[in-house]
Amino acid sequence: MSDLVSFDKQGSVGVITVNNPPVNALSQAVRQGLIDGLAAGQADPGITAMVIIGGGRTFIAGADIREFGKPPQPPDLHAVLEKIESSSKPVVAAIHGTALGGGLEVCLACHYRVAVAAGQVGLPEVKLGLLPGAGGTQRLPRVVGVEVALKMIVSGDPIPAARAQAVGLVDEIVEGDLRGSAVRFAERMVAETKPLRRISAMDDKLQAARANPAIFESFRKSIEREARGYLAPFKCIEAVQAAVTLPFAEGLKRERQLFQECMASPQSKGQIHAFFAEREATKIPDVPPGTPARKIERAAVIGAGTMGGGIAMNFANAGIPVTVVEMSQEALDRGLAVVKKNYAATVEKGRLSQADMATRMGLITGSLDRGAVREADIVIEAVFEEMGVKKEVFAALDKIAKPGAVLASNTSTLDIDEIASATSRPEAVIGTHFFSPANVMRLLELVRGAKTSKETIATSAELARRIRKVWVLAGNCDGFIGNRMLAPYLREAEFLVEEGATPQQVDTVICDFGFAMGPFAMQDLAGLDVGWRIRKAKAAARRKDLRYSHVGDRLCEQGRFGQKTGAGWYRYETGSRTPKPDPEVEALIAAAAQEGGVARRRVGDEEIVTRCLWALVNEGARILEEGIALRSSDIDVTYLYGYGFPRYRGGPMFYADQVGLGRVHADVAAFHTRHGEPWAPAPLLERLAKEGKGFRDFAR
Ligand code: 3H9
Repeated sequence: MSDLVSFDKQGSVGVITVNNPPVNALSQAVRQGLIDGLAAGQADPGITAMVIIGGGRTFIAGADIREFGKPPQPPDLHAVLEKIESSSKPVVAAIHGTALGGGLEVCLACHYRVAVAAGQVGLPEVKLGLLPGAGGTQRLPRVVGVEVALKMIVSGDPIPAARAQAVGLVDEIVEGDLRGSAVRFAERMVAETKPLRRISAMDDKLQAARANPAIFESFRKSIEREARGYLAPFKCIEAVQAAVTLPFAEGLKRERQLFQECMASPQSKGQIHAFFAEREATKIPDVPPGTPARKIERAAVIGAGTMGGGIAMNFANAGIPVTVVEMSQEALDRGLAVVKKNYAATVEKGRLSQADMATRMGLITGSLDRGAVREADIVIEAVFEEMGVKKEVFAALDKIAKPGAVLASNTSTLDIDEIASATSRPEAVIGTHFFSPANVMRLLELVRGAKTSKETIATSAELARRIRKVWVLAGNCDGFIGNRMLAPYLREAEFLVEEGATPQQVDTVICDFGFAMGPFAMQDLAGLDVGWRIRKAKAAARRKDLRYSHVGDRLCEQGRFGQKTGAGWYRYETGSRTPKPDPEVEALIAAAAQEGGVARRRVGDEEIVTRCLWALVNEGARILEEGIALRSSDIDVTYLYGYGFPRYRGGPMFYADQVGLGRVHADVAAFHTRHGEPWAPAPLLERLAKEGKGFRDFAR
């Protein structure tokens, strides 16, 4: 037996236990161990049935993703599943934790499945740009029917054990000791001489789809919008369709082909990179696991505006009582009413019960007294984005907050050290940059000031985990990681329209690249006035010898602040969020170009992609070299979760690595020659390109 899989006997049942922490992934040694365990069970005449169970906190969570891309090592998973299903003695899967991907495929090859109530099962391969490649697309529809299988496989979302039982995927939910219950279940199957249920031989659940093949086309249509640009969801549908149209063995072959196609595509590489990048981001070299962290039992938020309200909802959703402090009763009432309205909308959609809404609202208390923050373990300031206002708030918090409390600023650009200087405890100050809407967006940028303590970082990281955010740690600079990179990206987008592109052309090209939104529609959604205010504040410091586009300022001077005023880069009909091209904007752009002496020309789509993307990447390279981001994959995580960058491209830095830094650098150097100083290649980009390396190779 391999070290990772053990075999022992409980009465007449052989128990095969996978012990490959943390998630019992199906590495080569595990696959071999399963084959050996099955062989041991088959060979022993005293054994009448077998149970496969996971040691530790979970059943098998899938293939070992770290093996992907390396030369395959036998035995492959198909061989293991073949051995399980063809066993002459019943094999029972005993599920706890998460049986995912290849893990669920192991369960589907077993003759029976039992699970604890808290167990979950799913086929999340699509999230890695893949499809279940070990029979999942062929066996699942045979046991739960095509409709349920399509939903599970194409969404990749796991379902709880009770639902799995309801759809026929789990035979029994057990209480208490899983191993003992699974063994008794197996003994019962033997005692009652139940037939071996081989899913590959089942057919009745496929009949409905055979009679109605249109189901596949309508399913394809139903995901078109959400899955725009992605390859794997459509391949998943094709594979399930093969289960209906082909005999089992042929269907398996088709599944394998489609799996290989997905595996060979750049998309799965991007999505697998995103999976690991998200986990890597939580590893801070000088703040290792075990760093003392303060337990957050109470929180406070200063400011009940859009951000403050959204942040308070995060706490309430995680069961943490939170006090929201405002200056006037009117502002407080307005803020809390918005929170209530947001929850009510979720109840309306059936995603929250009325009782849960009441519990969450009950955890949010409003106050006009700053003294109410006294009990809080963390205070998040979410007031107006202006240094003077923020410093006044922090000076006050310093006097009121209890010793050891974390004092966080929800700023998107301001200097955390300057904010911290308003207090006598800069070690307790950290930036928590939430993205709008804060109750929906997954990203949280934690900003480390020069004096921020390790405990403050560990506490904030633990909080981020509790409120289910994906977080990255950024250094302190203007705009941190995300917004600092956004500035040159938006600059180029504006220059491109001055040079002859239209906002809709730029937005279309960027959307076709895979972004959730183009730069102009995004600005209209966020509101143009905030950027305008910041630009005005910095106007005196702006270098007059560098090109500057006045279009954004002109729009604001006309009161066009975006969707909220019915006009911005586009116009919006009353009550509509659909951007409509506006001839007035075209005229304004043409006038600004003339005034700035910019010759207008036809701008090609390819130029739009490279200028916008490489503007992000060139700034990303500086951010990386300066240590503002710990690793290039942290920049990717920031853009995937905060700025709608297409996941199947892995993030801007990963994408640049895939294209090759030699080519990126050549483009940037050419833009430098043509457009001047803002395009000076980042020294790190230049160096890595020369060395034939990628951002992934850069280590501090
Ligand atoms: C597949 O099965 C293909 C087959 O259909 C066909 C094959 C032919 N492999 O997330 P966590 C690591 S595709 C290797 O922080 P949690 C993870 O990187 C696979 N490593 O814990 C992390 O490492 P580190 C289908 C893996 O409790 C550590 O385990 N399956 C794998 O929050 C802890 O992970 C999936 O897509 C893996 N499969 O969540 C499941 N999984 O400590 C992917 C995890 O060094 N996994 N690691 O940072 C998950 O969704 C979550 O990890 C899980 C646990 C829910 C299981």
